[in-house]
Amino acid sequence: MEKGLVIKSTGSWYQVKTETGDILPCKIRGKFRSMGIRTTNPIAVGDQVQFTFDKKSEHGVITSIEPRKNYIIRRSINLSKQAHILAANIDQAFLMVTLVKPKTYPEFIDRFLVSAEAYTIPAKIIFNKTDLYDTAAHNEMQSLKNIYEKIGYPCYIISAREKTGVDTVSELLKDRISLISGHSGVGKSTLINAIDPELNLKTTEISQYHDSGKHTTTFPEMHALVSGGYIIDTPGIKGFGVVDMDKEELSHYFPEIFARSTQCQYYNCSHSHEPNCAVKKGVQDGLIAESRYRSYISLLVGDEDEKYRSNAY
Ligand SMILES: Nc1nc2c(ncn2[C@@H]2O[C@H](COP(=O)(O)OP(=O)(O)OP(=O)(O)O)[C@@H](O)[C@H]2O)c(=O)[nH]1
Ligand SMILES: [Mg+2]
Ligand SMILES: [Zn+2]
Repeated sequence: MEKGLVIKSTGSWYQVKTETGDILPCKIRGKFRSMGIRTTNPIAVGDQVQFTFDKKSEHGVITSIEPRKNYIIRRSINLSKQAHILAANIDQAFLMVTLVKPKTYPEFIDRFLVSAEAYTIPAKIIFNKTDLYDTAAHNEMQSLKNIYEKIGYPCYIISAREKTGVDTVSELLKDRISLISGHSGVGKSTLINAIDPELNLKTTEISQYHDSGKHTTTFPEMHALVSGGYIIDTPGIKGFGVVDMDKEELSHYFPEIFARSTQCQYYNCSHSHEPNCAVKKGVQDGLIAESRYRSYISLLVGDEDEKYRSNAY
């Protein structure tokens, strides 16, 4: 029995990095229950597993998974209600945002942050392609940065193409397992290449995206960085389907809304229609960003669910 780290998962095959640093193709034997969660994939990138080596077929057979520190899941594309585990054992999650080519909207950012909060994964925001921003885009970025930093999400301003701001991000990745997420074409793989050119990940000109509708990165994949640590590159996502949660629970994942809710008149205030709501007052007084409140209400009502259901791959 050996131990290893799952660095790639493509359906039935897994790439496992052994303790001696070899990369071994592995399969799972028979039915594999993923610790009580109903998922389309029992094992994900970032899982620590035990395996035996099958000499005849020259591949490993995964026999068990170590308990996960955390994991991040997405609702699967089909409506079977099954979840898909994106990755496990993550120290921090970066959301890459671009204001042009393509445009990322605040509601998408907020859905990502809600998921990260729900899984207790520290989240950070990277604004990329700033070399393409005009004054209006720069102003928009600045106002988003203000909103998110004020509520505890660090923001980084970079151009992966021009390699500005890349060193700062690179520092943050040292000796940690980081996940990077964001729409297709925002430059996730380009950033990883800028940090470690040896990895030479595939990237695609944005102009070619519209024609094919394809994603360049198609499976989450973990890359060891020369500086120590791992980065998990993920396929672009169209929407972040938030896992099912109770409506009462939702406000816990908006830190600034949660903080003010103790001052609402009703202890179970949903901050939507109740009188003397400290959250609504906070929005009026400019203490809570309107865009954040709109995202909260949209999730509460669930009306945008179809639009944002994750359907990337
Ligand atoms: N101008 C500019 N272009 C960039 C920048 N970063 C990435 N790009 C370009 O954006 C396109 C898409 O980059 P990728 O790195 O493939 O995007 P991705 O996020 O990995 O996309 P998926 O793998 O499909 O999710 C490429 O043509 C990159 O050269 C940047 O900072 N500035
Ligand atoms: Mg990519
Ligand atoms: Zn309220």
